[in-house]
This record gives sequence, structure tokens and C-alpha cells, in this order.
Amino acid sequence: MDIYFAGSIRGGRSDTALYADLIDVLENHGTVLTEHVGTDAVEKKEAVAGLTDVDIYEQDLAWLRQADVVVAEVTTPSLGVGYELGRAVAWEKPICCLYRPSSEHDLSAMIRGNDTVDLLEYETVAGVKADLEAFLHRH
Ligand code: 6IA
Repeated sequence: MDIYFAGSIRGGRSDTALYADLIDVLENHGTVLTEHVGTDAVEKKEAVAGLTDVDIYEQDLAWLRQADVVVAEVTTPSLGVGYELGRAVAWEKPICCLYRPSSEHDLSAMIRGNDTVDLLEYETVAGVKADLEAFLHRH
């Protein structure tokens, strides 16, 4: 199973360690196409590799098209994640969004209001692991 994991990059990197832990869970169930989202200093590494924004956009869209499922951590609001989710909805990909209600950010109505998106509200990776795995097993 090819899994597209989406999480904030330029929207803010305060949840990077959490993304890495979620990616570890997902990797037990398939191939995570977007491991870099949980990597520290992703922006610096990609700048060093000479990747332009056009390269990143085209590669990410190709991976999103290829993915069997999309999992997004949406607590830190991100334009890029919102864009990816809109494209994934249009392509009728199974989508699971993970959101931490204790955060200072209220979840967008564009996510909460879409009943084709599975929304898991959680506080810890250990606490959401079983529900996340159940989502993966359904698809
Ligand atoms: O708007 P954001 O940057 O927060 O968007 C984050 C989302 O867009 C993630 O789910 C990624 O899939 C995608 N994305 C945004 N930026 C990148 C990126 N590097 N590399 C890979 N995926 C990205 C940007 C750094 C640049 C200085 C080379």
C-alpha cells in the first residue's frame, strides 16, 4: 500500500517529531511516499539538493496521484496540506485526517465539514494508533 503522509512544512514545523512518530506507525503497513515531512531541516536538505518549488510541487502531485490512501496531520494549519487534501478529495482517495483538539488552532470547516474525510481527534500517537490502523485496514 502506498501512503501519502501530509503535514505542515512552511505552515510551521512545531509538530515535526510527532509527524515522524506517525510515519513510523504508517511504515508498518505500507510505503510512506513522503517521509521527508517528518524529517528535521527538510527545507535545508532540499535546498542543498537543488530542488526548486516547481520540482517539489510536481513530485508531490505525482506521489499523491499514486497513493492508495492519504493521511494528514492537520493540527498545524498549512496551505500546502489543505491544497493536497482538496486534490485528494477530487481524486476520490481515502483520506484520514488527524487533529489534536487541545491545540490553539481550531480545525477548518473545510476539513471538519467534509463527511467523506475520516477525522480522528487524538492527543497521543499511542492513543490514535489502533484507529489509524483500522483506517488503513479498511482500504
Ligand atoms: O504549505 P506547506 O509548506 O506547510 O505544505 C506542506 C505540504 O506540502 C506537505 O504535506 C508536503 O507534502 C508538501 N510540501 C511543501 N513543501 C515541501 C517540500 N519542501 N518538500 C516536500 N514536500 C513539500 C519545501 C522546501 C524548499 C525550501 C525546498
